[in-house]
Amino acid sequence: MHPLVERIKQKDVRALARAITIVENDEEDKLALMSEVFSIQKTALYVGLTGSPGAGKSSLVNRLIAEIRQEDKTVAVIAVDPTSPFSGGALLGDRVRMHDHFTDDGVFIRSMATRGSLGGLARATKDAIRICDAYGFDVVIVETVGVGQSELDIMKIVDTTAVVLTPNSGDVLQIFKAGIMEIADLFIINKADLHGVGKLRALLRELVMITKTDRRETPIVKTISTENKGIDKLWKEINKHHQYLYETMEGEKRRTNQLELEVYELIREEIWRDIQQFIMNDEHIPPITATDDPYQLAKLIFTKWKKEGAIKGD
Ligand SMILES: Nc1nc2c(ncn2[C@@H]2O[C@H](COP(=O)(O)OP(=O)(O)OP(=O)(O)O)[C@@H](O)[C@H]2O)c(=O)[nH]1
Ligand SMILES: [Mg+2]
Repeated sequence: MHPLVERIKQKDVRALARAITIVENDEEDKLALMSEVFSIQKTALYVGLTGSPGAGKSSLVNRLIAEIRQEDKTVAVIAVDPTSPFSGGALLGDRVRMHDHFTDDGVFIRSMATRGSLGGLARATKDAIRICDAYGFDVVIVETVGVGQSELDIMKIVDTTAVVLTPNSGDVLQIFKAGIMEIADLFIINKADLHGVGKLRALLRELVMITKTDRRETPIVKTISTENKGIDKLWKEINKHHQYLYETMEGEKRRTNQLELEVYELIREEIWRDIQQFIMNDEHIPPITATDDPYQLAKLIFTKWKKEGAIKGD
């Protein structure tokens, strides 16, 4: 057994943090660790919060934590910033906005950033969510900034994806173009104290009609996180969605689809790891120059790896 797993089961928070660092840095024992972690997780509710920078996601999470803690449930928060190569520094704002909960044992907050991890940030985040689940948190919240491929990828693992929008920001069109509308289980109009809420809601309704494929009506919740308004309604809607997933078997279907994708993702990762090793170890492969034909070179390396690397390797 991986030495950290027993400690995680015993709710050792330092082991939890260390395990997340292992997946973040893509350390050698990651697969062994995650396989064991996977066998003990599966009970937490995973909630994803995504939206444009500054939409108020961290402020919302801060309030949501308080709401969840009132029910005596424990919460882990993973704040992801794909634009930042450092964890901690650039996300200092999150720490400030979630400061209310830093001394609470029932709350764990962690920032994640790309540190050149092989499988990328999305992969590491998904693993971190499962580690938090294995530790025993009732709810795991992931906050992601922006609306790129990485966010879409992360949202595939969560049960409920909430998209945060603000009036008069134009972010709804950006989200529409990025293909985020389709994956939203819930919309949050935050900063509802500002003008333009009605207009945004009408536009949202229209866009939802175009993009939605299932029959479930996507709820739109208005919040003012600075004034703690609408947070109880938001938590209620998240739970309602969870119930829906359970009753319709949609949740199980989603998790199965996700696992299938992950198997392929892990295979791709393993192959790439192997090829990288091969390239680094093999002096027959020349350094790439500006005049090289990338198509030919890729083919040459791949063929050579198949012949000499993959077959000879373990
Ligand atoms: N007027 C108003 N301002 C808000 C509301 N919620 C958050 N803000 C403000 O919006 C700013 C950004 O809030 P954050 O919670 O950091 O937003 P975020 O989406 O986490 O930001 P990033 O993580 O940088 O993408 C802060 O100055 C908040 O005080 C709200 O409901 N109304
Ligand atoms: Mg934030």
